[in-house]
Amino acid sequence: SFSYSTYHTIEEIYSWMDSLLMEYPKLVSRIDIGQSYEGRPIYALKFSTGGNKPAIWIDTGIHSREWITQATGVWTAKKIASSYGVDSSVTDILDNLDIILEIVTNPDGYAYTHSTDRMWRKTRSPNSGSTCIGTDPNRNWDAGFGGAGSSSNPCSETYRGRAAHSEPEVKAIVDFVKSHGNIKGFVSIHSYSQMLLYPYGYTSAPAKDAAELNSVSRAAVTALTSLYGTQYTYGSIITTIYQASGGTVDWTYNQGIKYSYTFELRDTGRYGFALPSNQIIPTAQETWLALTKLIEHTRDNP
Ligand code: 0X9
Ligand code: ZN
Repeated sequence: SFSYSTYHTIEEIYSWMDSLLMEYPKLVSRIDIGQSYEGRPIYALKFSTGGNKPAIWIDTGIHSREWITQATGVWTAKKIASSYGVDSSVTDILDNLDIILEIVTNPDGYAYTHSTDRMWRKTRSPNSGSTCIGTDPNRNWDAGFGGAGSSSNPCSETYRGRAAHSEPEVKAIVDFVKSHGNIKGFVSIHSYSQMLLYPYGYTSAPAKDAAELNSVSRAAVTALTSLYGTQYTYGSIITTIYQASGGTVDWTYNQGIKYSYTFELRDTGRYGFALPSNQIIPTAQETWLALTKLIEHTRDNP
């Protein structure tokens, strides 16, 4: 049977998804939100008890080499599905909110990390006038697009792309968020650095809600640390990690999704992106404690 403590290929994750849908047909559905540059389907899992509820969005794996994030997404999906009606915290969340979880957010990049280059970060779309491949999907959003903390060089790991939302993997989320219209929280999960971040990344002007985002982040990090003692820092993107323009959560925040956050999961550099698989379950467990705090605050502040 499926192992939650090892890393999986995209084919394995997509077939595990089919099993999850069959096991929890009343709670879990799959939304086809688009297609990658190379033609792979892009799926989001929707956890819903019905009705038209506001939603929380979670994505993992927008940077393909950050394998702990997709693995955390897989564990989190099973946790949510198996806890409804069993665990009062998850039950109360899903009685009030839908959760939408995109696990393999950069499918072409993820396939490439298995086939060819474990350290591939970007998408796999070609760039005209260059032999270098790919755009950084966390510099491709229409929020300070083209500014400092992104590159115009297609060979750079932070290449922003020829235009905002040029990448089909980004455009799929943009279209979904706009057409949904009732997303109240948005959490984009990366690795590594052990940080919980909120807007902005493209400007040093504080977000209007910075004080609230900071205090919710503090509570979330305290919960995370309580499990295994893992230390996290938190704050705005630009003051805590570095300036980055065209980032996901800056765009979602400017769309009016107040509770927009980015995680950088384990570790702080000992293993980096190649985090050993025996850390998958503890990482997912501690992250879930923080996610629960963020989701509950979103639920309680409509
Ligand atoms: O540089 C990045 O894109 C992120 N770090 S990573 O090592 N995962 O690549 C940090 C970016 C901060 N987040 C946003 N600007 N949204
Ligand atoms: Zn990343």
